Amino acid sequence: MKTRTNGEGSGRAPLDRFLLGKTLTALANASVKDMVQRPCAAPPKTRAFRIGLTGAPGAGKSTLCGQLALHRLTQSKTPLRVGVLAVDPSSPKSGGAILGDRIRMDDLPGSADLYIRSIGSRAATDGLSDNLPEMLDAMDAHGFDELLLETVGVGQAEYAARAQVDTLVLVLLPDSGDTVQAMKAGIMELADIYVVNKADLPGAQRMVADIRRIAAMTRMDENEWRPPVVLTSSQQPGSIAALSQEIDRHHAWMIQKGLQEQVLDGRARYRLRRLVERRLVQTVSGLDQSTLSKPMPQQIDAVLGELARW
Ligand SMILES: Nc1nc2c(ncn2[C@@H]2O[C@H](COP(=O)(O)OP(=O)(O)OP(=O)(O)O)[C@@H](O)[C@H]2O)c(=O)[nH]1
Ligand SMILES: [Mg+2]
Repeated sequence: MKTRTNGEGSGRAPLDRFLLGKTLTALANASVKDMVQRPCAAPPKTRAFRIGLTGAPGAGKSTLCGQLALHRLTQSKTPLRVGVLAVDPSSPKSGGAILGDRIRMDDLPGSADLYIRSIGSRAATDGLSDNLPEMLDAMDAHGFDELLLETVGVGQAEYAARAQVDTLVLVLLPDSGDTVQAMKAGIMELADIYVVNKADLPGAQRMVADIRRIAAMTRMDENEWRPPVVLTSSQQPGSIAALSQEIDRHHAWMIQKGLQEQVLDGRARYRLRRLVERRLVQTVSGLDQSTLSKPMPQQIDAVLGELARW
């Protein structure tokens, strides 16, 4: 994969790929203790607009992510810096190769800045990688305009991804039973945009109609965002453009409603909760029989005492 290091013309420092790569690797390997004890970083000067793509394994998220990143880079009137972070449960060591292979770097204009990285989900139970919030923040510090986050939907992942991004796209497959599953899990309500991908396969149009029908039955306030349903296919460039437009529309709506503060709040809460949860799991796993045989209030006291000792 060719790399480009530039950013000229955008009035910002060139992207330091080496430093960013090193930072992301360190964060991926950092323990709860490392995270708690690391010095508090100054808030980044700029924050990237974050787009999340989530959905079942094999739904075509990586392909879509790559095409979307390319589309947004090439169609932008001003030079953009776009980062793609893919949480890949199957290949923690792929280092971006899998996703990178899908993007033809030669299609990029000279002014484009694209950074792609895959990370493993390791022990994280929510389908995201441990320390993902901090990794995304680290990318903010490198001056990205947009970040695309790919996560495999495993139930919890959608909830976790929701907190990390501004616009969440749920990628569904035609005729897969995904709609029913997603509705059962309450995931449909979490997404800002529904995508029925692989539009070239049979059943796609019917699925779009089904989702639209269900969505139309949902009572919504006039002020609320009504998630659109977009039909996409890697073989139809126009469909990628249509998705990109809906993403822009949602972004504009968020700004108009002044929701950014709320989003940042949610992110801060999620980050804290994840750290405490991880520490809690470690603490409870480390308790011995002498504590576990005590009355419950004493067991809880023991855990809280341990938690307070970072
Ligand atoms: N027919 C068709 N196949 C597609 C389309 N997009 C992707 N695929 C194929 O679907 C398969 C899975 O694509 P990926 O992009 O890896 O899907 P994914 O959701 O990222 O997969 P995981 O990350 O493993 O969950 C690949 O063989 C792609 O070539 C499409 O629009 N139409
Ligand atoms: Mg993928």
